[in-house]
Amino acid sequence: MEKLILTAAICGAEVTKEKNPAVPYTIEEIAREARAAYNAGASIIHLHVREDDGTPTQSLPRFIKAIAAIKKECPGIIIQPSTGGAVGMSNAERLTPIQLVPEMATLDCGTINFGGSEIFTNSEETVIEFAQIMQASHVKPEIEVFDRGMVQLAVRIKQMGFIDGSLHFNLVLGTPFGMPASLEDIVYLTGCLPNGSTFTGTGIGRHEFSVACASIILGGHVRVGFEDNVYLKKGVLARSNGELVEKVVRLANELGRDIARPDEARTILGLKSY
Ligand code: KMH
Ligand code: ZN
Repeated sequence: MEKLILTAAICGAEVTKEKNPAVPYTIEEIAREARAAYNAGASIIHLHVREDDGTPTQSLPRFIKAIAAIKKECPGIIIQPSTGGAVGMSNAERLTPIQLVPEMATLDCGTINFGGSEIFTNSEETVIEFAQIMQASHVKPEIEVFDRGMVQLAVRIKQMGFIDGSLHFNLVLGTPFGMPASLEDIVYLTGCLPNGSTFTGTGIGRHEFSVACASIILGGHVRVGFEDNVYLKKGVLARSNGELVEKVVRLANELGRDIARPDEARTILGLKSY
């Protein structure tokens, strides 16, 4: 089987130090967490940035500083900024990091309820606009899927000609009102992906490691990190993103998947020619 690409979503936009004191806000903390994840085996950092007090931001200077700090600590790593940002941000804010022409960025392919009054809004028009802007800059989209219908929108945008190359999905499973994270759901959803696609599995909260195992077995890739889960196991907070990545490396070893380093990840994802 293909080598396993590990993505670390080290920071997120919404998770706070009250949930886990190791959640990074400052540039130094972000660099520290990226290094821990990289040393443990992560090839991709999925990046949100925060103000020093934890407020989510899509500020260009903040991304510039965070990316420079991560590159210094993690030679060769792939940095994948978020264009999801935080709930309620404008499209213009969310798109800021594309100005830096990263190798990859997220492309959220639909609207989802996050609970209470929180709605993460991505109309068809918005997704098309984001895809076109990424295409113009040769930024490979990682297609974020929170539910089955979002695969359909990605396929439609590909058919419209706004995504180049093969599709790479991140299947985010176990959000309160999105696709559940049962094995049946994972198998069903991966079966819905177009031939030739690659995928990463992300399990939210207590689903992080069961989704990781399923992705490893199904030939997919894995994302872990504080954005999605702050626990190493039930009742035990992870001391760093590195501990979460290390756990997936142990599972992958047991299940017979070797870990991809960044250049191997670039080849698997077709980033070199993108
Ligand atoms: N923070 C969420 C509203 C992404 O990074 O593209 C969106 C999110 C997805 O995290
Ligand atoms: Zn994110």
